[in-house]
Amino acid sequence: MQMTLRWFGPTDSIELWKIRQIPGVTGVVSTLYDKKPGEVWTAEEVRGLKKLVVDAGLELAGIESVNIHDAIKVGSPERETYIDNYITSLENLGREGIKVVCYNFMPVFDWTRSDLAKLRPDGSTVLSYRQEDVDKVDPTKMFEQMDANSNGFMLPGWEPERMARIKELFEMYKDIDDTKLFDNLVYFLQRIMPVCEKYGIYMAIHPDDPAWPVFGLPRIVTSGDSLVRLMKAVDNPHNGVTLCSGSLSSNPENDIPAAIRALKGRIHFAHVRNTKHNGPKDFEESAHLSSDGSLDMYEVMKALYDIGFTGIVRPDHGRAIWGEVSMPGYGLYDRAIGASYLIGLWEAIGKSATNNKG
Ligand SMILES: [Mn+2]
Repeated sequence: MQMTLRWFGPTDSIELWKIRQIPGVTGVVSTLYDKKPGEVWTAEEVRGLKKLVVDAGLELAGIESVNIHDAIKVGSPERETYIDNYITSLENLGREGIKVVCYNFMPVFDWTRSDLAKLRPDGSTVLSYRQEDVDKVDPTKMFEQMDANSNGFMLPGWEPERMARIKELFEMYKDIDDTKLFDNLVYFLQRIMPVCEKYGIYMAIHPDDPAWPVFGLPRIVTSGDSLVRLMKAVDNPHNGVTLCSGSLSSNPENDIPAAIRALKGRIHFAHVRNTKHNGPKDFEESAHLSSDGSLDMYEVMKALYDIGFTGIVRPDHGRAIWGEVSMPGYGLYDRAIGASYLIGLWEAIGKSATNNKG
Protein backbone atom coordinates (compact mmCIF):
# COMPACT_ATOMS: atom_id res chain seq x y z
CA MET A 1 0.00 0.00 0.00
CA GLN A 2 1.01 3.59 -0.46
CA MET A 3 0.22 6.06 2.33
CA THR A 4 -1.02 9.45 1.21
CA LEU A 5 -2.78 12.50 2.59
CA ARG A 6 -5.57 14.50 1.03
CA TRP A 7 -4.42 17.91 -0.13
CA PHE A 8 -6.77 20.60 -1.39
CA GLY A 9 -4.33 22.38 -3.67
CA PRO A 10 -2.53 25.71 -3.31
CA THR A 11 -5.24 27.19 -1.08
CA ASP A 12 -4.96 24.36 1.45
CA SER A 13 -3.70 25.67 4.79
CA ILE A 14 -1.46 22.58 5.02
CA GLU A 15 1.64 23.00 2.90
CA LEU A 16 3.09 20.11 0.93
CA TRP A 17 6.50 20.29 2.62
CA LYS A 18 4.83 19.53 5.93
CA ILE A 19 3.06 16.53 4.47
CA ARG A 20 6.36 15.28 3.11
CA GLN A 21 7.82 15.25 6.62
CA ILE A 22 5.30 12.67 7.86
CA PRO A 23 7.23 9.38 7.87
CA GLY A 24 5.97 6.99 5.23
CA VAL A 25 3.69 9.44 3.45
CA THR A 26 4.90 9.53 -0.13
CA GLY A 27 2.03 11.13 -1.97
CA VAL A 28 -1.13 13.14 -1.88
CA VAL A 29 -4.54 12.83 -3.44
CA SER A 30 -5.83 16.13 -4.66
CA THR A 31 -8.31 17.84 -6.91
CA LEU A 32 -8.85 20.99 -8.89
CA TYR A 33 -10.68 22.56 -6.00
CA ASP A 34 -12.34 25.31 -8.05
CA LYS A 35 -13.79 23.02 -10.71
CA LYS A 36 -17.53 22.72 -10.84
CA PRO A 37 -19.03 19.30 -11.58
CA GLY A 38 -19.32 18.87 -15.33
CA GLU A 39 -16.46 21.18 -16.29
CA VAL A 40 -13.59 19.80 -18.35
CA TRP A 41 -10.23 19.44 -16.61
CA THR A 42 -7.74 20.73 -19.14
CA ALA A 43 -4.34 19.15 -19.75
CA GLU A 44 -2.60 22.34 -18.57
CA GLU A 45 -4.53 22.39 -15.30
CA VAL A 46 -3.76 18.76 -14.58
CA ARG A 47 -0.08 19.29 -15.40
CA GLY A 48 0.00 22.37 -13.16
CA LEU A 49 -1.45 20.46 -10.21
CA LYS A 50 0.92 17.56 -10.74
CA LYS A 51 3.94 19.87 -10.97
CA LEU A 52 3.17 21.49 -7.60
CA VAL A 53 3.08 18.07 -5.96
CA VAL A 54 6.10 16.60 -7.72
CA ASP A 55 8.19 19.74 -7.07
CA ALA A 56 7.50 19.23 -3.36
CA GLY A 57 8.94 15.72 -3.53
CA LEU A 58 5.62 13.93 -3.42
CA GLU A 59 3.57 11.92 -5.88
CA LEU A 60 0.12 12.88 -7.12
CA ALA A 61 -1.16 9.41 -6.30
CA GLY A 62 -4.76 9.93 -7.29
CA ILE A 63 -7.58 12.40 -7.74
CA GLU A 64 -10.20 12.96 -5.08
CA SER A 65 -12.50 13.76 -6.65
CA VAL A 66 -13.66 14.38 -10.19
CA ASN A 67 -17.25 15.21 -9.30
CA ILE A 68 -20.23 14.02 -11.27
CA HIS A 69 -22.73 16.48 -12.72
CA ASP A 70 -26.31 16.08 -11.49
CA ALA A 71 -27.54 15.55 -15.07
CA ILE A 72 -25.59 12.28 -15.06
CA LYS A 73 -27.07 11.25 -11.71
CA VAL A 74 -30.66 11.98 -12.74
CA GLY A 75 -30.16 10.75 -16.30
CA SER A 76 -31.46 13.84 -18.11
CA PRO A 77 -30.72 14.29 -21.85
CA GLU A 78 -27.83 16.68 -21.09
CA ARG A 79 -25.97 13.82 -19.43
CA GLU A 80 -24.36 12.90 -22.76
CA THR A 81 -22.54 16.24 -22.90
CA TYR A 82 -21.43 15.92 -19.30
CA ILE A 83 -20.25 12.34 -19.77
CA ASP A 84 -18.28 13.50 -22.83
CA ASN A 85 -16.73 16.22 -20.67
CA TYR A 86 -15.89 13.65 -18.00
CA ILE A 87 -14.22 11.48 -20.61
CA THR A 88 -12.13 14.42 -21.79
CA SER A 89 -11.09 15.09 -18.19
CA LEU A 90 -10.13 11.42 -17.78
CA GLU A 91 -8.07 11.56 -20.99
CA ASN A 92 -6.19 14.58 -19.68
CA LEU A 93 -5.63 12.87 -16.32
CA GLY A 94 -4.60 9.63 -18.00
CA ARG A 95 -2.01 11.36 -20.15
CA GLU A 96 -0.42 12.71 -16.96
CA GLY A 97 -0.23 9.22 -15.50
CA ILE A 98 -3.08 9.49 -13.00
CA LYS A 99 -4.34 5.99 -12.22
CA VAL A 100 -6.97 6.44 -9.52
CA VAL A 101 -10.04 8.67 -9.66
CA CYS A 102 -12.36 8.86 -6.67
CA TYR A 103 -15.95 10.05 -7.05
CA ASN A 104 -19.29 9.68 -5.35
CA PHE A 105 -22.84 9.35 -6.59
CA MET A 106 -24.77 11.03 -3.79
CA PRO A 107 -27.75 13.22 -4.76
CA VAL A 108 -27.72 16.91 -3.77
CA PHE A 109 -25.63 16.66 -0.62
CA ASP A 110 -22.23 15.14 -0.27
CA TRP A 111 -21.33 13.93 3.20
CA THR A 112 -23.53 15.33 5.96
CA ARG A 113 -22.71 16.11 9.59
CA SER A 114 -24.77 17.73 12.32
CA ASP A 115 -21.73 19.13 14.12
CA LEU A 116 -18.33 20.00 12.68
CA ALA A 117 -16.71 20.63 16.04
CA LYS A 118 -18.13 18.40 18.74
CA LEU A 119 -16.14 18.89 21.92
CA ARG A 120 -14.63 15.77 23.45
CA PRO A 121 -13.52 15.33 27.07
CA ASP A 122 -9.84 15.87 26.16
CA GLY A 123 -10.59 19.26 24.58
CA SER A 124 -10.24 18.05 20.99
CA THR A 125 -13.11 18.52 18.57
CA VAL A 126 -14.48 16.13 15.97
CA LEU A 127 -17.10 15.92 13.26
CA SER A 128 -20.23 14.17 14.41
CA TYR A 129 -23.69 13.16 13.26
CA ARG A 130 -26.95 12.85 15.14
CA GLN A 131 -30.02 12.03 13.09
CA GLU A 132 -32.14 13.73 15.72
CA ASP A 133 -30.34 17.01 15.06
CA VAL A 134 -30.40 16.63 11.27
CA ASP A 135 -34.16 15.98 11.37
CA LYS A 136 -34.64 19.40 12.95
CA VAL A 137 -32.91 21.20 10.08
CA ASP A 138 -34.64 22.33 6.90
CA PRO A 139 -32.41 20.89 4.16
CA THR A 140 -32.23 24.27 2.45
CA LYS A 141 -30.77 25.67 5.68
CA MET A 142 -28.26 22.87 6.06
CA PHE A 143 -25.72 24.76 4.00
CA GLU A 144 -25.84 27.83 6.20
CA GLN A 145 -25.22 25.67 9.24
CA MET A 146 -22.29 23.85 7.63
CA ASP A 147 -20.83 27.06 6.25
CA ALA A 148 -21.06 28.87 9.58
CA ASN A 149 -18.93 26.17 11.21
CA SER A 150 -16.34 25.62 8.49
CA ASN A 151 -13.62 27.88 9.97
CA GLY A 152 -13.89 29.95 6.80
CA PHE A 153 -12.86 27.09 4.50
CA MET A 154 -15.01 26.00 1.58
CA LEU A 155 -16.07 22.46 2.37
CA PRO A 156 -15.77 19.99 -0.51
CA GLY A 157 -19.26 19.11 -1.71
CA TRP A 158 -20.73 22.20 -0.04
CA GLU A 159 -19.74 24.82 -2.58
CA PRO A 160 -21.80 28.05 -2.28
CA GLU A 161 -22.86 28.12 -5.94
CA ARG A 162 -24.21 24.61 -5.57
CA MET A 163 -26.06 25.42 -2.40
CA ALA A 164 -27.60 28.51 -4.00
CA ARG A 165 -29.44 26.09 -6.30
CA ILE A 166 -30.55 23.77 -3.55
CA LYS A 167 -34.30 23.99 -4.28
CA GLU A 168 -33.70 23.40 -7.97
CA LEU A 169 -31.55 20.39 -7.08
CA PHE A 170 -34.26 18.85 -4.92
CA GLU A 171 -36.70 19.41 -7.80
CA MET A 172 -34.36 17.56 -10.20
CA TYR A 173 -34.31 14.50 -7.96
CA LYS A 174 -38.02 14.34 -7.17
CA ASP A 175 -38.67 11.36 -9.49
CA ILE A 176 -35.36 9.62 -8.84
CA ASP A 177 -35.53 6.51 -6.73
CA ASP A 178 -32.83 3.98 -5.85
CA THR A 179 -33.40 1.97 -9.02
CA LYS A 180 -33.12 4.95 -11.37
CA LEU A 181 -30.07 6.28 -9.58
CA PHE A 182 -28.37 2.89 -9.78
CA ASP A 183 -29.21 2.51 -13.49
CA ASN A 184 -27.80 5.98 -14.19
CA LEU A 185 -24.61 5.09 -12.36
CA VAL A 186 -24.24 1.90 -14.37
CA TYR A 187 -24.88 3.83 -17.61
CA PHE A 188 -22.18 6.35 -16.68
CA LEU A 189 -19.66 3.64 -15.81
CA GLN A 190 -20.31 1.72 -19.02
CA ARG A 191 -19.74 4.88 -21.05
CA ILE A 192 -16.41 5.69 -19.37
CA MET A 193 -14.93 2.18 -19.15
CA PRO A 194 -13.24 2.34 -22.60
CA VAL A 195 -11.28 5.49 -21.73
CA CYS A 196 -10.37 4.01 -18.32
CA GLU A 197 -9.06 0.89 -20.02
CA LYS A 198 -7.12 2.91 -22.57
CA TYR A 199 -5.27 4.98 -19.94
CA GLY A 200 -5.20 2.45 -17.10
CA ILE A 201 -7.41 4.58 -14.87
CA TYR A 202 -9.20 2.91 -11.97
CA MET A 203 -12.47 4.53 -10.92
CA ALA A 204 -13.11 4.33 -7.19
CA ILE A 205 -16.60 5.13 -5.95
CA HIS A 206 -16.83 6.55 -2.45
CA PRO A 207 -19.63 5.20 -0.25
CA ASP A 208 -22.45 7.48 0.79
CA ASP A 209 -21.97 9.25 4.08
CA PRO A 210 -23.81 8.60 6.30
CA ALA A 211 -24.79 5.20 4.96
CA TRP A 212 -28.55 5.78 4.82
CA PRO A 213 -30.97 8.16 3.06
CA VAL A 214 -30.88 11.74 4.32
CA PHE A 215 -33.66 14.30 3.63
CA GLY A 216 -35.60 11.66 1.69
CA LEU A 217 -32.98 11.48 -1.07
CA PRO A 218 -31.98 8.06 -2.40
CA ARG A 219 -28.68 6.53 -1.34
CA ILE A 220 -27.38 3.47 -3.14
CA VAL A 221 -23.78 2.95 -1.97
CA THR A 222 -24.30 2.17 1.68
CA SER A 223 -22.92 -1.31 2.37
CA GLY A 224 -20.51 -4.00 1.27
CA ASP A 225 -23.38 -5.77 -0.50
CA SER A 226 -24.38 -2.67 -2.46
CA LEU A 227 -20.76 -2.20 -3.56
CA VAL A 228 -20.49 -5.83 -4.62
CA ARG A 229 -23.71 -5.43 -6.60
CA LEU A 230 -22.25 -2.43 -8.41
CA MET A 231 -19.02 -4.29 -9.11
CA LYS A 232 -21.02 -7.11 -10.72
CA ALA A 233 -23.23 -4.73 -12.71
CA VAL A 234 -20.14 -3.35 -14.47
CA ASP A 235 -17.77 -6.25 -14.07
CA ASN A 236 -14.53 -4.58 -15.02
CA PRO A 237 -11.58 -4.00 -12.64
CA HIS A 238 -11.54 -0.35 -13.76
CA ASN A 239 -14.88 -0.04 -12.00
CA GLY A 240 -13.74 -0.09 -8.39
CA VAL A 241 -14.16 1.24 -4.91
CA THR A 242 -12.81 3.76 -2.45
CA LEU A 243 -13.19 1.70 0.69
CA CYS A 244 -14.03 4.33 3.29
CA SER A 245 -14.17 2.58 6.65
CA GLY A 246 -15.58 5.68 8.32
CA SER A 247 -18.48 6.23 5.94
CA LEU A 248 -19.48 2.56 5.83
CA SER A 249 -19.16 2.19 9.59
CA SER A 250 -21.63 5.02 10.20
CA ASN A 251 -24.03 2.07 10.06
CA PRO A 252 -22.80 -0.34 12.77
CA GLU A 253 -24.35 -3.24 10.86
CA ASN A 254 -21.68 -2.89 8.19
CA ASP A 255 -18.86 -5.37 8.81
CA ILE A 256 -15.89 -3.52 7.31
CA PRO A 257 -13.32 -6.37 7.21
CA ALA A 258 -15.96 -8.61 5.58
CA ALA A 259 -16.73 -5.92 2.99
CA ILE A 260 -13.02 -5.56 2.22
CA ARG A 261 -12.66 -9.31 1.68
CA ALA A 262 -15.79 -9.39 -0.53
CA LEU A 263 -14.33 -6.61 -2.68
CA LYS A 264 -10.95 -8.22 -3.28
CA GLY A 265 -9.38 -6.92 -6.49
CA ARG A 266 -11.78 -3.98 -6.73
CA ILE A 267 -10.51 -1.68 -3.96
CA HIS A 268 -8.24 0.92 -5.52
CA PHE A 269 -8.19 3.46 -2.73
CA ALA A 270 -8.81 3.15 1.00
CA HIS A 271 -9.88 5.84 3.46
CA VAL A 272 -9.12 4.36 6.83
CA ARG A 273 -10.58 5.98 9.89
CA ASN A 274 -12.46 5.05 13.01
CA THR A 275 -15.92 6.06 14.19
CA LYS A 276 -17.43 5.91 17.64
CA HIS A 277 -21.09 4.93 17.84
CA ASN A 278 -23.00 6.78 20.52
CA GLY A 279 -26.47 5.43 19.69
CA PRO A 280 -28.70 4.63 16.71
CA LYS A 281 -27.75 6.98 13.83
CA ASP A 282 -25.54 8.86 16.22
CA PHE A 283 -21.76 8.74 15.78
CA GLU A 284 -18.62 10.81 15.99
CA GLU A 285 -15.30 10.63 14.18
CA SER A 286 -12.90 9.44 16.85
CA ALA A 287 -9.12 9.25 16.68
CA HIS A 288 -7.85 6.49 14.37
CA LEU A 289 -6.75 4.35 17.33
CA SER A 290 -8.96 1.24 17.76
CA SER A 291 -9.56 1.85 21.47
CA ASP A 292 -10.86 5.38 20.82
CA GLY A 293 -13.73 4.26 18.59
CA SER A 294 -15.97 1.36 17.67
CA LEU A 295 -13.87 -0.18 14.88
CA ASP A 296 -11.02 -2.63 15.25
CA MET A 297 -8.48 -0.91 13.03
CA TYR A 298 -6.11 -3.88 13.18
CA GLU A 299 -8.83 -6.03 11.58
CA VAL A 300 -9.49 -3.38 8.92
CA MET A 301 -5.81 -3.19 7.96
CA LYS A 302 -5.43 -6.97 8.24
CA ALA A 303 -8.30 -7.49 5.78
CA LEU A 304 -6.60 -5.11 3.33
CA TYR A 305 -3.33 -6.98 3.82
CA ASP A 306 -4.99 -10.37 3.33
CA ILE A 307 -6.58 -9.43 0.00
CA GLY A 308 -3.17 -8.33 -1.27
CA PHE A 309 -4.11 -4.65 -1.39
CA THR A 310 -1.47 -2.58 -3.20
CA GLY A 311 -3.41 0.66 -3.72
CA ILE A 312 -3.36 4.03 -2.05
CA VAL A 313 -4.49 4.66 1.50
CA ARG A 314 -5.09 7.83 3.39
CA PRO A 315 -5.97 8.50 6.97
CA ASP A 316 -9.36 10.11 6.81
CA HIS A 317 -10.73 12.97 8.82
CA GLY A 318 -8.77 13.82 11.91
CA ARG A 319 -9.70 15.50 15.15
CA ALA A 320 -8.84 19.16 15.67
CA ILE A 321 -6.06 19.08 18.29
CA TRP A 322 -3.28 21.26 19.70
CA GLY A 323 -5.15 24.44 18.82
CA GLU A 324 -4.88 23.88 15.08
CA VAL A 325 -7.45 25.74 12.96
CA SER A 326 -8.13 24.07 9.64
CA MET A 327 -10.86 22.89 7.37
CA PRO A 328 -12.93 20.67 9.69
CA GLY A 329 -11.51 17.15 9.59
CA TYR A 330 -8.45 18.14 7.57
CA GLY A 331 -5.88 19.47 9.98
CA LEU A 332 -2.31 18.26 9.78
CA TYR A 333 -1.67 16.97 13.29
CA ASP A 334 -4.25 14.27 13.83
CA ARG A 335 -4.05 13.02 10.27
CA ALA A 336 -0.27 12.66 10.68
CA ILE A 337 -0.85 10.66 13.87
CA GLY A 338 -3.43 8.57 12.03
CA ALA A 339 -1.07 7.89 9.11
CA SER A 340 1.73 6.82 11.46
CA TYR A 341 -0.60 4.53 13.36
CA LEU A 342 -1.88 2.86 10.18
CA ILE A 343 1.66 2.45 8.86
CA GLY A 344 2.60 0.86 12.18
CA LEU A 345 -0.27 -1.59 11.98
CA TRP A 346 0.67 -2.45 8.40
CA GLU A 347 4.32 -3.06 9.31
CA ALA A 348 3.34 -5.30 12.20
CA ILE A 349 0.81 -7.27 10.16
CA GLY A 350 3.33 -7.75 7.35
CA LYS A 351 6.12 -8.90 9.67
CA SER A 352 3.84 -11.26 11.59
CA ALA A 353 2.69 -12.83 8.33
CA THR A 354 6.31 -13.32 7.19
CA ASN A 355 7.44 -14.72 10.55
CA ASN A 356 4.52 -17.14 10.66
CA LYS A 357 5.48 -18.48 7.25
CA GLY A 358 9.12 -18.94 8.27
MN1 LIG B 1 -13.95 8.84 3.05
